[in-house]
This record gives sequence, C-alpha cells and structure tokens, in this order.
Amino acid sequence: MIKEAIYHRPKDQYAYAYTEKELHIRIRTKRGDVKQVQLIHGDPYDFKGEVWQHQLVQMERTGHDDLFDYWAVSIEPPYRRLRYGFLLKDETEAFIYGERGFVDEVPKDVGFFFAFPFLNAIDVFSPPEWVKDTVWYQVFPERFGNGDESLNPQGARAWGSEPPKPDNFFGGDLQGIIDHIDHLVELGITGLYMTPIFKAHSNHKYDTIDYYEIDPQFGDKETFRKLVETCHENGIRVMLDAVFNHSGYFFEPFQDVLQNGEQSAYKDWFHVREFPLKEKPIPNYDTFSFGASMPKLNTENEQVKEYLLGVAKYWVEEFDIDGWRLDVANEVDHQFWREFRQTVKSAKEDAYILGEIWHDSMPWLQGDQFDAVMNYPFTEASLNLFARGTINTERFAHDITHVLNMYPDHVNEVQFNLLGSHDTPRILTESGGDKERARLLFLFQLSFIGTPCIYYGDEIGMEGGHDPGCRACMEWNEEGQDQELLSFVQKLTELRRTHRVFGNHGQFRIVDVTDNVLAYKKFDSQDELLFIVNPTEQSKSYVLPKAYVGKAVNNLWTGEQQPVAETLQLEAFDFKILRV
Ligand code: ARE
Repeated sequence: MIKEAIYHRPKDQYAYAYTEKELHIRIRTKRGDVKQVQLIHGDPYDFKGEVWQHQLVQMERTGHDDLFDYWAVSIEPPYRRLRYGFLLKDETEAFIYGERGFVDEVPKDVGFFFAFPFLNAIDVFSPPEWVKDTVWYQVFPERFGNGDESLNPQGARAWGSEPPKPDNFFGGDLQGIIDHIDHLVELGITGLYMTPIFKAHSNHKYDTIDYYEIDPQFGDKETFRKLVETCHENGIRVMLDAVFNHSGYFFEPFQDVLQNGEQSAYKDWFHVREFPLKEKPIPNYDTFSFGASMPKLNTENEQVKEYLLGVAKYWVEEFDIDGWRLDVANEVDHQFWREFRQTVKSAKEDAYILGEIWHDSMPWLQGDQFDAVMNYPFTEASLNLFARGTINTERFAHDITHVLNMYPDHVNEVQFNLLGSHDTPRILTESGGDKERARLLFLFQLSFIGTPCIYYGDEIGMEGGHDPGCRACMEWNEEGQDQELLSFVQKLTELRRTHRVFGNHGQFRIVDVTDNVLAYKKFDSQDELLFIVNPTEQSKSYVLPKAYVGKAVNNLWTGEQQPVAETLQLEAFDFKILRV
C-alpha cells in the first residue's frame, strides 16, 4: 500500500458539514492501490469502561483521476459530533489511518483519531437553493441590444457595422436588454449576469467612475429598476458585476490624489508607493495588471470598506438584485470579503456571491466569503475534449473528477459552470466552426452538476476570438442566427428543468470510460439513469451517433462491458463529430 499517497485532513473538501445533520468525509489514495476503505467512527464520549465505542461504514470510491482514487461517505452522527479514522485494505495489507499516521489495529489512544468540530448550525454553509435550478445568461451590455439611440455615446457605430475593438462603441443599453427579454425566456434562462453597468469611461465599464450611478450610455436608475422588475416578472434573477479590486482613473477619490498628492484626504484609499503619483514607465501605485487606468483600491482601509460595502448594500436594497459577481476576487483581501458577505447576506439572505477566480479557490469557499467561483477548470476540461480535441474521454473523466474533488458537494452544486465569457474566445471559434462540437459542449454543460451559464450569442452560433473579438454585437437578424443550434439549446434547458438526469441533483458519478465512451449518472437507485455520449470510433474518426439516456444493467464502473439494457430514447441527439 502506498501510504505516502494517502491524504485526509478534517477540513475543506475532505471533511465538511453538508447539512446541519449530515457530514461528508473524503479521503484520497493512489489510483488502483487500495481496494477498500471503511470509516471507523463514533461519538468522542462514547466509552464502555476504557473502550471507545465505534462503528465501521463502507466508503464509496467516487471516481479517480490519473493519480488518485477518491473515496467518500456521508454520515449523520447522532449527537452532531464525531471522532473518526480510516481502515484501508489492499490485497495483502490492512492499516488504520488516523491523525498520527498508520497502525495495525484500533488504538486505545483515541487521540490518534481525527475529530470533526461540532455540527453547529452557524458553521453550516448553505448556498442559496435557487441557484441550483438556475440557468444563467451572461450579457456584455454594450453589445446586446440598442434600445435607445438617444443614449448613444459620441462616435457610436451602427449596430454590428464593424468588428469589436477595445475602444469602439455600438450603443448597447439596458432598454436593449428589456426589449429582448423574450429571447432569454424562450431560451429557458432564469438568471441574468451583466458585466459592469456603473458609470465608467470604457466600453467594458471595468474602470468605474461612480459606483452609485448607472452609466449614462446604458440608461438611468429608473430603466435599471424596470429591467430588474421585468426580469423578476419573467422568473429571471439578476446578478451585477462588482469591481472592487480597483477603480477607474476618473474615480473622484483617485482624481483627488492625482491633484493633491499626499495632502489628499483619499491618499490611503489606494496603494501608493511614492508621491507624487507617476503613471510611466509603470505606475508608482498598485493597479490591476499594469494598467495605470485601474488603480488598486485599499480595501483594508476603513473608509474604502465603508464606501464599497455601502455600494454592495445599496444595489441589493434599492433595486432588489439577487447576486454579485466579484471581479478579480483573488486580489482583494479575505477580511473584506468576509465583511462583504455579512453585508450582502443581511440585505438579502439568499443572495448569490460569486467570485471571479480562475484557479483553486478553496480559501474563499469555507462559507465565510463566496458561495461559488466561476468554474474555469470545468471550462478548460470541456473545451479540451469537446471543442479542441486535445484530450481523450479518459483524460476528460480524470479532469472532471479532479474538478469535483476540489470542493465540497454543496459548492459543486452552485459552481458557475461557463463555457466562455467576455474574457475568452467563443465556443464555436474554439471548436473550429464545428457545430457538433458546440452541441456536445452545451450537452455536457447542461447536464453537469452546478449552475450553467450561456454567454450571449453562443446559443445562435456567433463566433469571436480573444477579447475584444468575443464581444461583437448580438446578431438579431434571424437569418444570421443558427436556428437549429438555438432550438437544440432550448431543448437542453427544458430537459434540465424537467428531466432529473439533466438536473442539478444527486451525486454525479462517471461510471464508465473507454477511449471514446463517457457514461455518467446522477442517481444511485436501482433504476439509475445514465447519460451516455456514446461515440463509435471508426477508422480514426469519431462519429457520435447519439447521446442518450440509458438504463444500466448494472454499474458499469465494474468495467464489465454489459450492454446497456435499454435506451430510453428520451430524445436521441444525432451528432457527427469528425476527428481527423
Ligand atoms: C483589455 C485587453 C488587454 C489589454 C487591456 C488594455 O484584454 O489585453 O492589455 O485591455 O488595453 C477589463 C476589460 C479588458 C481589459 C482589462 C484591462 O474587460 O478588456 O483588457 O480590463 O484594461 C486575469 C484576472 C481576471 C481578469 C482577466 C482579464 O485574474 O480577474 O485577467 N478578468 C476580469 C474581468 C475582465 C476585466 C478585468 C478583470 C479588469 O473579467 O473583463 O478586464 O477589471 C489566466 C490567468 C487568469 C487571467 C486569465 C485571463 O487564466 O490565470 O488570472 O485572468 O488567464 O487573462
């Protein structure tokens, strides 16, 4: 047994309260090394004489990546406290693993075992329930719809008349979103995420001038109120983009520091290395990236905190928004986010707090800061298999298993699963223009655990490369839209609402993988349903005849290639993906 590969720690995604009663415990072992893991558990105070009373429960091997097997078990300790360890067996050996290492038999010294903190309700982190059933749509407001030409900024171009550039404008506004709300409703959208809409200089508005004003080219507060009301009337929640890591160059406090230097009342609102401020060759103050136009805010400063937390509260209380997406979230201090969460959740208890972090984000997902993060590791794995064809199905299964084992289950259920955004190339472009690949991406995204987000225009087959290429004006001429792709995505969002195997429920398990078969399920009941993308390899080119919901004869995980007993022709999706 490869003991060095065995890992558990009573925190993070390895031991956590899933609910006030239910504890999830996980452990990781070297792939294929350990044949059985049982949890040794009991109440820390339950003794008969000197002997600690404990039980054994089988742990389930939930999946593996290329290096590790992952094991999990869910238990409900009667008195909401727990002491535990692990009994690991391979063909020839058995060891007990606890806080102080490995022993051959259950030690008398119960200090050897791990202890899980008491299941106090206040420590239980329960993300907003509504997010589990939400299908999001991301809009870049400057490019979605021009509903009021009178608001067009100076020099605005005719809609779609030229390619998007870092500094051109087309007059997108809030009325343009209201005018097209039916498109979202027909697509089955129940959550709208807009990139920044507050007063700013650029077309992307990440360079905020005034956090309390709607950008005049987008409209005014009454139009925004109408947009939120229209969304809510149509069953659509609204999430705004909070740019608190930095302000824009023309943010008044920054302008004051530029003019008054060290005498400015705002000098501590930013991270200034020396006065007077200098922008070239590189700024002598901290910025986002190296851009002088985005001075980093000092979120440890009490006045800055008070100002920004006031912003966070204002838009929730005054306009009833349902969530905040937090820009450059991993560059703002944790203490600020803890106070941010308290502020927002006291304004709206079930508000969704989503961090923009592209990497492992466990330090922000302990329940005291974010509910979830934008799940770019999911995005990368999905694009690699379905769009780019740079990995095979087995590697994909490993990557997805790794993604699911980065976080606790209650985080996975509200992870923001995107295929692309305003910061990445569009999926059809990533797919080399192959619509079948784009369909597979949507198919997997809309049947996966978490809350999916569709980037505006992807559903109608728009193309576009890296920023700014991915920010073209939405195509509203029907002949310019891929109606077949659109109806396919509509079907998938309908299945997500109506068919449990597509829904965001139950334990997600990849149950069988060969070079080109990916089968996964969501349920452990006897009549478990599998969602199978079942390509048939033909002379080095994959033809995906169908993806379908099938009923398993038995758990394919055992590797017995049992034929699928029957295929619930829920609706066969015909795919053709030619991989040369
Ligand atoms: C644009 C161009 C730049 C150009 C700049 C100046 O993209 O190439 O240098 O203009 O002309 C906003 C605008 C962008 C703009 C940027 C800077 O939308 O159009 O850049 O401001 O002016 C990292 C961060 C992540 C960040 C991305 C862009 O971690 O937080 O970079 N995303 C947010 C927003 C952006 C926004 C900003 C931040 C700034 O979503 O839209 O940009 O407020 C790897 C790394 C990630 C990295 C990612 C993308 O995965 O690990 O950390 O994200 O690549 O680069």
